[in-house]
Amino acid sequence: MSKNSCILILLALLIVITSRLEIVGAQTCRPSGKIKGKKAPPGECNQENYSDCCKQGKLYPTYTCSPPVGRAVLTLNSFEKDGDGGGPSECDNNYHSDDTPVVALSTGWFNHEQRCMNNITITGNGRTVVAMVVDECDSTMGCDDEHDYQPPCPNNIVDASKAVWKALGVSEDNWGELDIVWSDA
Ligand SMILES: *[C@@H]1O[C@H](CO)[C@@H](O)[C@H](O)[C@H]1NC(C)=O
Ligand SMILES: CC(=O)N[C@H]1CO[C@H](CO)[C@@H](O)[C@@H]1O
Repeated sequence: MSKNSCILILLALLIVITSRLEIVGAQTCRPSGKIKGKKAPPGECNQENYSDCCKQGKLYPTYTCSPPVGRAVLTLNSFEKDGDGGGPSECDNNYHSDDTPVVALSTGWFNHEQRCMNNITITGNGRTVVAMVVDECDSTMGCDDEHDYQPPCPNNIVDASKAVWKALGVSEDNWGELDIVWSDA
């Protein structure tokens, strides 16, 4: 092989490798910043049903992106007035009964309200349920009054009403966190 064709082959290889790295890079969702935890004032931060409160001084990463749609962590949320979800749902400015299958999605998946009132299919615990997207699980902010002094949402969360947990057949003492797979319905 001539020296020139050797160099050409090496160059071609280099291009293939770097373009692959770019694809991997585009699919990786990195933090956009961090928030320093503030302690909730007395009476704030409803710790009902496994909700977390910000810890003073702890750094929480924030995200504007989410991983590709698919694998996620299911968490429990209340969408009722005075529940642990804070204010009314972002999509329709209403509260929702926790007996209806509704969810909030991490900011990247919520995608500027693009999925509002759309249904998604959630599979976990060997069962499948369809639920409606009504709210955002804010990955960009937290540890303030608006977010009930809870940390910013991780970027891979489907935050669901108890109706979703029931439909998946998860016994109540195992509610909290569950690995699931979801897709647009
Ligand atoms: C989502 O599902 C609900 C309940 O089955 C249904 O009433 C609603 O029309 C569906 N929404 C969309 C956008 O398909
Ligand atoms: C959303 C949700 O599941 N809320 C529950 C939290 O826990 C209390 C007490 O166990 C229940 O009454 C709520 O329904």
